[in-house]
Amino acid sequence: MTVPVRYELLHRCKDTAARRGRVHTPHGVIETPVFMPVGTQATVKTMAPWELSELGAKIILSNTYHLHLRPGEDIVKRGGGLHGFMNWSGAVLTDSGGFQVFSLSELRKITDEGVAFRSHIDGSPRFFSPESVMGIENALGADIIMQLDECPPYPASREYLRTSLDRTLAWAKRCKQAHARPDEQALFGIVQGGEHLDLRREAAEALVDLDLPGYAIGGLSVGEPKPLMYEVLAYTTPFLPADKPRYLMGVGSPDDLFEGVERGVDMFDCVLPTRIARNGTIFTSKGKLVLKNARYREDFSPIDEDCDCRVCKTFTRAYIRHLLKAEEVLGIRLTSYHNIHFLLDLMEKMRKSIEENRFLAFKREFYNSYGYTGQ
Ligand code: PRF
Ligand code: ZN
Repeated sequence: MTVPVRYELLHRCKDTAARRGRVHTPHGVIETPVFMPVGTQATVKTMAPWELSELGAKIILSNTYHLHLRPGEDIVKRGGGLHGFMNWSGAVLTDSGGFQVFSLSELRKITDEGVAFRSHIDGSPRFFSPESVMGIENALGADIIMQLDECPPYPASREYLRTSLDRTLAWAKRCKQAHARPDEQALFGIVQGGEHLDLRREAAEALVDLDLPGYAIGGLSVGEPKPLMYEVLAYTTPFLPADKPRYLMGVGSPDDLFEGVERGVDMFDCVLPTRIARNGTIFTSKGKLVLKNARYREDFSPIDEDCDCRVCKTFTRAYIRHLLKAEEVLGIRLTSYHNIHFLLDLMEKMRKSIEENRFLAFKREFYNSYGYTGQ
């Protein structure tokens, strides 16, 4: 059997668990560590695919839950799968929908069989099982597909986390069995277990036994204190195989990207850059900036002096502030473009710093400039 996704390790950081590598996929090579912009509904909000390419994005994320409800996986499949339907030639990863069921839908009920819920769009009753989710993800056609899992809330009792983990591990097995296109799409397992290190270890070991092409760490950044997330991460990654990619789900603030990379994570995704862009907040080398603030009304400098993206080379803070205040759609397009550029560029700099054995020095320098007091 051919393996659709393969991890190539290029260089290890000498001071930390950070690693520089490559993920080979049927739709191109991804240099890691990587940030994946989120395109929940087969679009990275406000961004045309050629703009993502221009920014150097090689992989984006999409979502089983949303695309199943609308337009439906059959439509996407007939449109050429996600790649053809949205005309994106890079790689795609689909999340399995379990997480979104819990954050968006009402009246959900989880059993060993799967999760019953109501659509957040029309209230219609639905059911996701590991088998049905694999059917949907096979039809959507992403390069990397995620198992159905349960992401428990924080805090949750140990008893609940125990039961939930057993279910997530059983679902991983069922997903592997039901996966109809293992030569074309790589199924990733998801390590859960909350803050309990013994559960995390057990989860990692059980998933590694399934010999999947990659592993994600889920159930973090769900409201727990950051030091706890970093502790769980540092503990968990050593139980994952060095020759497979590791993906930390739903994490993407600049500090979490550094701390994740430092603990051996290769892939990240987060709605943060595009979400804050739509309320006018941008990342800059000196920290976040809220463009609607009155102080920028007559500020004719670029939004980030240290940024070389097209937006920063072309427009002023005062102009973009005006667009945002007037609710002109160009405003949120420009802030989204810049924020995605900021994180993609940050990851490129991190990759270079790992190669050049100066990852920690680069982290310190970034934290000082950005205003993180950091560890
Ligand atoms: N599971 C899945 N998707 C996710 C998460 C998870 O635990 C998270 C948690 N940060 C974000 N997205 N399937
Ligand atoms: Zn910029």
